[in-house]
Amino acid sequence: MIYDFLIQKGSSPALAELLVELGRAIEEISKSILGASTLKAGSKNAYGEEQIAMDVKADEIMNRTLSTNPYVVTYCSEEQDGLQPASIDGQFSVFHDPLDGSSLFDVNFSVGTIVGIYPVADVLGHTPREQVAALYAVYGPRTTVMLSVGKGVQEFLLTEEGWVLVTEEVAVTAGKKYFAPGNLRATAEREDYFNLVASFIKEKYTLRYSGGMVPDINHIFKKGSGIFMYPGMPSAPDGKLRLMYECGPMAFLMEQAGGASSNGKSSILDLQISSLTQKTPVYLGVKEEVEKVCAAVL
Ligand code: P6P
Repeated sequence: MIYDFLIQKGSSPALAELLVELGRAIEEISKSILGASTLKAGSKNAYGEEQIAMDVKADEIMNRTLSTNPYVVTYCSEEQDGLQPASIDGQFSVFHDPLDGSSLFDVNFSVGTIVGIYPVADVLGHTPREQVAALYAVYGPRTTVMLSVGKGVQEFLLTEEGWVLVTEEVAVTAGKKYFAPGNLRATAEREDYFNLVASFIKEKYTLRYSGGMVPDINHIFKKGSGIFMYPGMPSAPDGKLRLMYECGPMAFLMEQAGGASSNGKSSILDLQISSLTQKTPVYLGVKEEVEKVCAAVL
C-alpha cells in the first residue's frame, strides 16, 4: 500500500493522500497516451507555444485532480498562466509540467510529468529547497515514477494491479561516464561550453540525450551516474528550462539521491523564487561531474 509506505517515510497523512491522488492522475495520463492523437490541438499554452492534444489532455487530468483536492490551496501548470485557487483550507501549492517533452510525442520518444509540492500558498520569495515532495513520471515502454518526500528517492512501477515499489533507495554516486549535453546550439556562442562538451567527448563519455528532460534525467537515476546540462547562452542567458516546473523538482530529487544540482554557481534548490515562469541554466548529476561543470563554465 503506497499510502502506508509514504507514512513510514515520514510523509504527513495529508501529503500521502495527495501523492496517492497524483498517482491516480498519472495512471490516467498513462492510459490516455496509449491511443492518443499526435495532432496539434489548435490551442496555445501560456507562452504562446502550440499544444498537441495530449498536452491539453494531460493538463486537464492534472488540474482536475489538483483543483478538487482538499489538501491543495493553489496549483499552477506550466501550460497555464498563473496560480489557480483550489481548497481554501489546503496546505500545499503544487506546480506541474503535465507533459514534458511533448514535442517528442509524435516520434514516440518517452515523455513525462513533473511535479513539485510546497508547504506554502505563495511561493514567491521562497526556494525549491522548501519543497516537501517532488516526483516525475516517465511514460515509456513502462510507466514509472521517481518520488521523494525528503527521505531519499524511491521508484515505483505502474502494473495492472496498481503501483508497486521497485527501488527503495535510488542513488546517484558515480560509475560509467554518461553525459546529456542539452542546448548544443550554445556551443556556437559559448567557447566555455564548446570546450566542456569537447572534454566529455575526448574522455570517451557515452552520450545519452533524447531531448526529453524526464527520460534523460531518469537515465542518470537508473544508471546511478551521469551529468545533464542545459546552459544559457548570450541570446537566452537563463536557458529554456523553468525553475518551478522542471529544474526545482528535478534538483530536489537529484540532491535527495546524493547527486548535485547547480545553475553554474549555486544549488538550484537555493535559488530565490521571484516569478512562476523564471528559467535557469541547469546542471544535474553526480556531484563530481556537477563540480567539474561549474569549474568550466563562466
Ligand atoms: P532542446 C522538452 O521540450 C524540454 O522542455 C525538456 O524536456 C528538454 O530537456 C528540453 O526541452 C530540450 O530542449 O533545445 O534540446 O529541444
